[in-house]
Amino acid sequence: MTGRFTRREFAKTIGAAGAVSGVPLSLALGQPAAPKPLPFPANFLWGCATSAYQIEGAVAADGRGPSNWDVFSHTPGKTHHGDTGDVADDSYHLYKEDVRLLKDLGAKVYRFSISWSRIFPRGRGKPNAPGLAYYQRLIDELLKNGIEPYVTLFHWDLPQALAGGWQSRDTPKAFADYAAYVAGKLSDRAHHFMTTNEVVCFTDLSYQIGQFAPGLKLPAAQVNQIRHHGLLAHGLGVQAIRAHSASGTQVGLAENPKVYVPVIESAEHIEAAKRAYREENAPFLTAVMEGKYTDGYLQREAANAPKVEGDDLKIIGSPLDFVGLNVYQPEYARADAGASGYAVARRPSSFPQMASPWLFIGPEVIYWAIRHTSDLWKPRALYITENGCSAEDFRQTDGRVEDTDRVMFLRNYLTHLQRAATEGYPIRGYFLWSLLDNFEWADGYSKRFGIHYVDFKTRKRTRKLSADWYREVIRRNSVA
Ligand code: PNW
Repeated sequence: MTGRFTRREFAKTIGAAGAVSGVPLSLALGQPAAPKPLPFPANFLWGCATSAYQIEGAVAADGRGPSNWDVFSHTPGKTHHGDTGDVADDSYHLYKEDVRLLKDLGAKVYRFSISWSRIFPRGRGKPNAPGLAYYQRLIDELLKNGIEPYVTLFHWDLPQALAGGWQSRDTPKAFADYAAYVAGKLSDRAHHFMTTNEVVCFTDLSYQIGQFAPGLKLPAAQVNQIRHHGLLAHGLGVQAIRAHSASGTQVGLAENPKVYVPVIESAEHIEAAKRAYREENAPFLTAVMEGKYTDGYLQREAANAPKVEGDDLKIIGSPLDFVGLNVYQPEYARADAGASGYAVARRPSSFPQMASPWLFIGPEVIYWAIRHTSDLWKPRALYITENGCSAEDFRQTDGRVEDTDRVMFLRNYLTHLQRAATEGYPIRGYFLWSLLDNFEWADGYSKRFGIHYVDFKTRKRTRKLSADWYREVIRRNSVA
């Protein structure tokens, strides 16, 4: 990679500027130490992320058709307290207020998703103009405020009318038609599109574990086929966007690979962690980046491996302009003498976590996500398309929400993001999940991820401490 400092060169530069024989200059001069800045590259893009079903509400407005998540959330027992996205943050009506929150943060970019069933209420066929008009209004409002839109086309809310959902090979084709239409209509004002969000979540968690819509528990062969359809939707989507958008449109996706941190930062464990990253994500990001399924995956799945037709893998491997990584919790790997070369460490029950039981705290995971992805596949550009955490936020009597734990979480993760940027990896921006507390899928409104507190009775938004803190990060372009 060009323009990348070796670690020794970097240490030399920092050392020469800031220290006299190991003693920081300020201390040597008897002055109080200034806060040590951790600067980001000029033009680094700071922003926030959300998704349609989690914030919009207005599920019956302007001709929107029902999605799988409307049906699932209204099925008794599927979500916490039977919560639904019927109203959520009502961002469909309050979007100007939400753009104002972004503006107040100094955000330069905003990642949101489009509700497919607002555009095609039955998944395909005749487009619904008022649905599209909402996103045109939203994008115009963002641009008016100097905020660049990053559009996700599929963040899990699938039109209910598409028979069989992701079990059907027709769904990727319908997705491509939808992607072509939206890119054709919006690429005059939006220049970045992501096809799918987190394939593992709308395949495995939805059709194998049953935790997400449609809540099925299917056997491995069917699940592998569903994964394949998810990837195919992405690949066909890339081709459709390229064919129908204005020139200069940038295309990528947002994936949440399992990220392996080397147990010790030494050559053998780093190599093992990189191998684990490639192999453990074989049905997802690895297939997208390599246009093939690894031998390991095909051997492990044997008769249950997906049925691949014609050019499927070439389509899945369509070259991308950028890769988006959603990064939350770490996994750990070490070198091992076995055939794979790695072993995954079991997590002790004392491992610290945030308010969601799966959200283990490991700030270095953000660095390794970027480094492994870059070292393995040399993408042109990378974004952290999601990072953030749930916390047990409460409003004090004076109305303040002092989410010091979320600030702690973010400060530590951003420190490791800064390391990746400083070492020259092509990381262009960061989207904090999330702008607002919202409908956290099966957890309903019981888990808050926002840097703005939402009162779900009044829809009133209140800044949390983390929003003030993030504004300062953006202002300084440095970890605060
Ligand atoms: C992401 N896990 O989902 C999604 O893209 C968001 O819609 C969601 O609100 C956010 O992260 C917080 O959950 C995930 O179990 C869901 O590891 C589950 C997991 C990871 C990400």
